[in-house]
Amino acid sequence: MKIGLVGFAGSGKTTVFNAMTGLDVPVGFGGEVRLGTVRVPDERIDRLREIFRPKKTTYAEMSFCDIPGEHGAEKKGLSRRGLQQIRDQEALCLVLRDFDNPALEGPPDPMGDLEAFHAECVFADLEIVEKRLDRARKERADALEIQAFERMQEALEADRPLRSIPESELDRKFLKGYGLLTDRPLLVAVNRDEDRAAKPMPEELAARICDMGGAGLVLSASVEADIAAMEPEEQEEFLADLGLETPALGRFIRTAYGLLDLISFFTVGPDEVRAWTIRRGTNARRAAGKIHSDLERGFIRAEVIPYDVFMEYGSEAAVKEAGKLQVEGKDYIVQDGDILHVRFNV
Ligand SMILES: Nc1nc2c(ncn2[C@@H]2O[C@H](COP(=O)(O)OP(=O)(O)OP(=O)(O)O)[C@@H](O)[C@H]2O)c(=O)[nH]1
Ligand SMILES: [Mg+2]
Repeated sequence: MKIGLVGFAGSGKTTVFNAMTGLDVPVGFGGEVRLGTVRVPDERIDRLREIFRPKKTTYAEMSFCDIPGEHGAEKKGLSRRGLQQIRDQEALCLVLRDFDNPALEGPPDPMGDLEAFHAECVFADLEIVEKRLDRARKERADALEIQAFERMQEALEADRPLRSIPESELDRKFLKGYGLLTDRPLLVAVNRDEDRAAKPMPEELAARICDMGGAGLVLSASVEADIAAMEPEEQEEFLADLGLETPALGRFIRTAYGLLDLISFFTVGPDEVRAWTIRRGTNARRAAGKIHSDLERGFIRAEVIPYDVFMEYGSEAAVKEAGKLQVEGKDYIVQDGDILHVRFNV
C-alpha cells in the first residue's frame, strides 16, 4: 500500500513526509525518492487500549513515498523519470504550494499548479491509451477491450480524469498494468504558511478538486512538522495560538487510508490491542489470514463485536450477556471497526 507524495518542486512534500514519519530528511531542493512507514492514527485503538491496558498496542500502518519535484526545468512539469516514479504509486497525494518559497520565483498559485499537474497526467495517460488502442485495433483484440480504451480516450480528450468514469461504464480489469495516472485515487493537500493554516480552502479550488474526483484539505507542513516534534501539552497551546483545533496530519493520513478503500478490524486482549488493515469487502476467512495463515486454513467461525456495540456495553462479557455477540461464518464481510475473535482448528 504505497502512496506517493507528488507535486512541483519546492511545494513542501519532504516537509510533510518528515512530519508524518518522524524522519529528518533534509528539505529544500530535490534529494532522492524515499519510502517511509506511517502510523494511522485511530481514536478507537486509543480507547481500546485504555480499557484493555495491553502489553502492546499496534496501530495500522501505511507507506508514503516522497518523490522530489523537477528542479531547473524551464516550465513546471514532470519528466519521464518523474512520471515513472509516480506510476508506481497506488494513490497520489498532490502537495500544492500556497506559501512564499524564497527559493522559487513567483507567488504561489495552487489553482494553476493543480491544473498543470492534471494536464500533465491527462496527457501522459492519453498517450498510453492511444498507443494501446492503435495496436488493439490492428491485432483485432477483444472488442470489449477496444470499447474500454475508446471510453477512456473519450474521457481524456474531454479533459476528464479516468477516475471520473463510473464503474458501470468501464471494466477496470483492462487498465491493469498500464500505470494510468488519472485513475489513481487523488488527495490534494494545499500547503499554507503558518498564519493562513486555519483559513478554509477557496471555494473555487475545492470545487475543482471535487470535480476531478479527488479529496482536498488544507495544512501547513511546517506547522505539522513543528507539532510532531512537541510534547502533547505544548501542542495544544501552539495549535490554539494559530487558531487550529487539531493537527491536520492525522486527518491527512486517515483520508489517504480511506481513499485506498482500506478499513481496519481489531483484535483485543491483555497481550495486545491491534488494528489490522484490509480492503473493504474482505470476508472473514481472508481477514483471519491477515493475522495468521493457520487461522485462514483452519477457520471455523468469527465472533464479532462492532466497535460501537463494544463501547455501548463496555466489556466482552456484557456484550455476550446482552446477546449482542455476532457469530459469523467464513463469508461474512468484515466491517470497519469490527472486533474479531477467530475460532480455528488446525
Ligand atoms: N513557510 C512555509 N515554508 C514551508 C512550508 N512547507 C515547506 N516549506 C519550506 O519550503 C522549502 C521546500 O520544502 P520541501 O519540503 O523541501 O519541498 P519539496 O516539495 O520536498 O521540494 P522538492 O523535493 O525539491 O520538490 C523548505 O525550505 C521548507 O522549509 C510551509 O508550510 N510553510
Ligand atoms: Mg523533497
